[in-house]
Amino acid sequence: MRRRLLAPAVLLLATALGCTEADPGASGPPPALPAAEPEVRPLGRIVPLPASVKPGGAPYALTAATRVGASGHPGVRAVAEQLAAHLRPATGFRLPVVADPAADLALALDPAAAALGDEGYELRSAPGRLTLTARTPAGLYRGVQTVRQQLPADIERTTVRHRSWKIAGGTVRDVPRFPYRGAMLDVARHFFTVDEVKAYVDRVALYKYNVLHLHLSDDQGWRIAVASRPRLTAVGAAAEVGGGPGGFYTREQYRELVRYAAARHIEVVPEIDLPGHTNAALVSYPELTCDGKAPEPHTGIDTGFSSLCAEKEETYAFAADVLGEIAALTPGRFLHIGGDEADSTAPADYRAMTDRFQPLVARHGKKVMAWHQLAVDGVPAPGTLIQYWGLDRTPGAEKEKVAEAVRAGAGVVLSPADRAYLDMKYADDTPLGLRWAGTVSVRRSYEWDPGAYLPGVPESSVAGVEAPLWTETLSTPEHLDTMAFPRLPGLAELGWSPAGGRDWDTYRVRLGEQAHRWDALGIAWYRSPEVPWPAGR
Ligand code: IFG
Repeated sequence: MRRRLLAPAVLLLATALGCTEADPGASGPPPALPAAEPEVRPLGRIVPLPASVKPGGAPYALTAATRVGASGHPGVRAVAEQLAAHLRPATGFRLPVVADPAADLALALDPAAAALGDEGYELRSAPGRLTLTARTPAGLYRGVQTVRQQLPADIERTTVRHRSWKIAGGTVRDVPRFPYRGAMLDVARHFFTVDEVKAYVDRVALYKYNVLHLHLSDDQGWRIAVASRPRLTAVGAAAEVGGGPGGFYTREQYRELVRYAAARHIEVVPEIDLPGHTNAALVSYPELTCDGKAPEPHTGIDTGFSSLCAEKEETYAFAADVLGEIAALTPGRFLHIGGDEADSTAPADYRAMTDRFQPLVARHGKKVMAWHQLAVDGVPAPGTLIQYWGLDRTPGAEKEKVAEAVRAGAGVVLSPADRAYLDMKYADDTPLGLRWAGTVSVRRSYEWDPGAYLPGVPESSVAGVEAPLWTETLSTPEHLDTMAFPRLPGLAELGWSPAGGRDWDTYRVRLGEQAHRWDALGIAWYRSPEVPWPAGR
């Protein structure tokens, strides 16, 4: 297809303004962005795209005299302290947090602002005064991420930069489209330490995610201590894919992760995958197998070979112990019981076990979350969140079972593997990742609509989206960065931003500009040829 070529300078300018003439289907890499960020980022040119942006007036500037105002509810002060902590290192400013609502950088709650909901906020920026208003502390915290992204990427650095710190003038009024915006990390295939998980939490918080789903058990490893079942970690945590040392979180370490996420208004959803993906549990407690023989530890990556035993009462005592303890450690609403790839479990046994596992979750005041096989081969309890991980090519009958569960009262979280699985290779030449769902380019990961994705599932039944990061091939934080960036921000936008008013061609410019921030944060991002990156990166 012939590309309409504009003079390079015009094209560069046009691209910088996000209105590139380049043919969207063009095969070659898009023209580079300017090497440097604008001194004042245009209001709203961030990720995720805010719901409403009214630019106008001169910018607000952070200065050495800036004071951060935190008025009202104690939760406001915590967010103000987090904001100040983000801004102090690179500016070198003292940025005291004060109770004075007239402070130039003022955070405040407005309990009457019902339209802002649980996570909405309003940011007003003008010379000498920037106010951030929300109905809840979580809304203020989401607004803080917008303040960060409206400031130059240098703000993320840990050493002082002598420069201006301006935020464009105008008003941003922002609310999320979906209430559930999750990032899943598989710590079972390869174990990641508390600090490494915290670093991932920091990354997803910048893009307004509000759920961290931890995949805590699988064939290769059991990653969370269960006091009543000590062998799960004494024995079941000692392996991982490739034969590494594995590892696990003590109860206290898991509490620390929950606390760290909660401080960022992120809810932890722990997953104990049942009845399949249980080899590590069976190695630890052989009485859980039907034949009483302990299987070998598994350090490969094949799936579907393990199963709990439906006719043994030990199975249900085990599930009760595990789910009871993890529920007690988890303030969040959900316990994820997996349910996927139970290929070695007879359908009747799958139904029998999942029928008895679900009440164990409800008994502790939690709601069930499960992969969509629970809707296909089991019967989801009322109020269950079904996590769909199928593909475009998944048979309609399987998708229809999800729609049936929705009609019976289930909610849906969308994680289509050929769109949202961050462990899928970007392209054939991507060294890391898998490709069983096909390659998932940055564009393919962005160009779909969760509100109109599953036939028979209306937007009102879609709780949101989740970006799973499976770690069969990923063993370091840099590996996680490379597969998550640049696709993770796009999935955040699908979960947060209004359906209309955005498209790949304008999004990819906003995405390319994020590279300044990723460099400042030390993120090992993948330089996808689909995205216009700043010149010289
Ligand atoms: N499918 C398995 C995961 C993981 C994944 C890797 C689900 C729900 C393939 N189950 O995704 O355990 O192996 O892409």
